[in-house]
Amino acid sequence: MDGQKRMNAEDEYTARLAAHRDKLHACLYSLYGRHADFENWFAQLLQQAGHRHAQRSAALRALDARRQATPDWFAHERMLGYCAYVDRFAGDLQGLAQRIDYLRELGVRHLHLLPFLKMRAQDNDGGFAVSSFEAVEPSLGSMADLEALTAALREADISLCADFVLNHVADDHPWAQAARSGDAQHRAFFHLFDDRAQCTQYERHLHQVFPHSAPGNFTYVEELGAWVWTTFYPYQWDLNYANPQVFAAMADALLQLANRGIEVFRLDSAPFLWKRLGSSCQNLPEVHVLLKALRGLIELVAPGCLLLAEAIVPSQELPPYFGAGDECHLAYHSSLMAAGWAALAQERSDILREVMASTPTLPMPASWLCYVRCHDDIGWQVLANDYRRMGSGSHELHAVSAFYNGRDPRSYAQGAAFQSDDPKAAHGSNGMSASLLGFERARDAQDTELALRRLLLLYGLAFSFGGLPVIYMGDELAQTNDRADSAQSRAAADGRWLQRPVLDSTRLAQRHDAQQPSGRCYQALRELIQLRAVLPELAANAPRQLLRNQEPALLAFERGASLRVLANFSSRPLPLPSLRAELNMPASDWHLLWRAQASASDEALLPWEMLWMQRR
Ligand code: OTU
Repeated sequence: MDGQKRMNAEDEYTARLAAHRDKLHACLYSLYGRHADFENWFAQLLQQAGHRHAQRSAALRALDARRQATPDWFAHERMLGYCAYVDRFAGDLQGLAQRIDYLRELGVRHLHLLPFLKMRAQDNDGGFAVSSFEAVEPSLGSMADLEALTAALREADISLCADFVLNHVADDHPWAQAARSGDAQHRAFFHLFDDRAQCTQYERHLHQVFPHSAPGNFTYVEELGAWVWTTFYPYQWDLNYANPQVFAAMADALLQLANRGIEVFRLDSAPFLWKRLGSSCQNLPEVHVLLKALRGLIELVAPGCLLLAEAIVPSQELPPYFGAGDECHLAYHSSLMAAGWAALAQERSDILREVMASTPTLPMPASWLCYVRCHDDIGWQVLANDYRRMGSGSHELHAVSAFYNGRDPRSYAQGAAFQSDDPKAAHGSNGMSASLLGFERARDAQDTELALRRLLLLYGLAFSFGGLPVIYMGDELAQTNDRADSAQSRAAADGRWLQRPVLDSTRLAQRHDAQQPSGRCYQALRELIQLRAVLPELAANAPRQLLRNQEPALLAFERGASLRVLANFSSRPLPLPSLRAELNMPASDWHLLWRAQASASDEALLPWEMLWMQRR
């Protein structure tokens, strides 16, 4: 029986190799073909992949087969994501297993756990400075805990998504340590420059991601006797993908994690993987060759897995990340996310209309990741082109940024400005959704009610746009900014810690209590999630069409042939009967499925209210 099984696995691999080998070869040849030993290197890469395939468990191979039989499994209307830090959500990986019931209750099918692999001691950018791809961060558990967790999640029909931080490693990763000790092979894993002048040449065209907390893109390291490329923090050393050994090592790290049961890989900072003098060193064509090669290896070894591009660029620039269906399966729609917040601040929907109208169509069954908040700041620059096309300037971005920075007493938003690269550019914004939406500044029950409507408006958009919507931990309970002392000091160094609180256990316990704001929020969101799950019109790939209308505050769009979303982004009530007349939606044809304020009258679309209507 075992022999039989092994035979089948081998046949399976041989068949996949026949299907994918040539393309993989072509991709990698285009990057590394000039190396004299390329063919040898490629043969070894395939051998390594074959080895990982042979190690893949029967359970995961069965999962691969199921996914391959339904390639659009992640694009249906029941798909819902949740994103959390392991420690802040559940203490550790074992604690996380205890939270599965909660995730099920909420309807979650995809769980993104922020970095949990062994991280740099001391500062580590929230785990984005990885010290080992082969070990779990000891304070969070062990590899055995991870495998137990992925098995339990699979059982519960939840896919685990993990960050694959492939642009850089921590300066205490074994590769970095070997490089420090003078090992030539490992020095070649990084971009090292003896001469500062070389860095200066690159710098002419580079941006800075953290200009205040981590200025510059290069760090001098005494033991290296050289400058090392560090796009992010000085302790995050960019990997040199021009070196085929780096690709092989990282690909193997990915496949090993896939064999632990991780199903979705969030490809962190994907745009930065390739460098070329005279360019911004972002989104270069070689990045896509690398990602296609990773996808090819996934198809060989773990075809049930998904790749998610973390490229915070305008949506029109994202199609290359999907390729012709041969690259990433998912990408963050950060333009949509930012436009939702911008429309709210401006009480106008034109920016959202612009972003929606210019959202590219994706190759099937690829899908957008739709979100409202995440662990990073909201970057407004992704909207710069959209505003330009609308004929307006950067003052719009500045106004939006100022609305959320917490300094304007007339704004309901309690956020904070984040560092920005260009002194003239609008700052990003930090803060939890609930704080940005007015829960924190609410003086009475009516204010809280309005904050809830705004939260349902933005989440309602993520749920209905067409994609995989992801809830950021705490948003479902209207949890506000982290005000703990420990957070204050962390946030002083890096403002993003404002939106990384520990899950509030009181709010969690009160989630079924409609008298509490957290309970109201939780119940309202859950109701919407449950409704969405039975509406095939809301599947990621069902058609989407903007509905023209004259009301500047209104966003109206149709999904499928029978569902319409109407949303008021302003603080004014809008006359519903005339809007319906303009959109040609008589009561005889369209009935109300859901509205944020269930008891409201038919006469008005209330301030910040969303409603979902269905054709009879
Ligand atoms: C990503 O970020 C992560 O989401 C951040 O948490 C990490 O700090 C960073 O990578 C380094 O690992 O590069 O392409 O506003 O949006 O740094 C997007 C800044 C990234 C983040 C940006 C982002």
